[in-house]
Amino acid sequence: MKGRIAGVVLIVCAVWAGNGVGVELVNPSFEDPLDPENPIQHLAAGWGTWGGWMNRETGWVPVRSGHCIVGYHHFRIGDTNSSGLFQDVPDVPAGSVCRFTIQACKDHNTWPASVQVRIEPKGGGAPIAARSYTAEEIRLNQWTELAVIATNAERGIRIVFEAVPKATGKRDGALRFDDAALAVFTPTK
Ligand SMILES: [Ca+2]
Repeated sequence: MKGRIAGVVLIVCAVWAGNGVGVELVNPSFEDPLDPENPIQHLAAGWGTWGGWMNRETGWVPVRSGHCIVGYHHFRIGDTNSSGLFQDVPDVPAGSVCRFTIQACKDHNTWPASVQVRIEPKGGGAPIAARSYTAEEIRLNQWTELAVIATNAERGIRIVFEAVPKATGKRDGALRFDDAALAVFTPTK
C-alpha cells in the first residue's frame, strides 16, 4: 500500500514537473510602486489591497529578492479586521490546476491569528480554495512557502494573501511577504 501511495505521489509530481507552467504575475516581488514617480510608495503596482498596515516596504530586511517586500505591521493593528493584497490573472484557461505560492517570514513575538492564501474567481468572490497558516507554521526571519491549489471552473482567477491579526490583547511583531508565484497546469482535451 505504501508503495502504491508513493507511486501516486510520484505521478502527481511528474505532472507538475512536466506540464505545470509558470504564469507571469505583475510585480510579483513588489519592486514597483503604483506611482513610478514615488519609489517609496506603500502601494505596489499591479496589486489591489484592503485593510490597514499591509504595505509595500523599501527598507525592511530580510528581503527574498530585489529590494522590496510587503510588510504587515501587526504591531500597528488596532482592531480585528484583516488586511491583504490580491491580483487578478485573467488568462488562466478554465479547468486549470493552479498553484499560488508566496514566501513569508515573521519577526520575534509575532502571533497573528492566521495568514491565509486563496484562489478566487477572477474579480473576487467565494474562494475556490483557501489555506490558512498559523504563526507557528511561519519561520522566524527565514522564508516559508505558503501555497494553495485550486481548479478554476471559469477563465481567469484572483490570487489573494491575507493576514488576520490576533483577536484580543496586544499585537506585536510584523510579517514580511515576497516573491508571489503562480504555476498553472491545463489538461489537454
Ligand atoms: Ca522583493
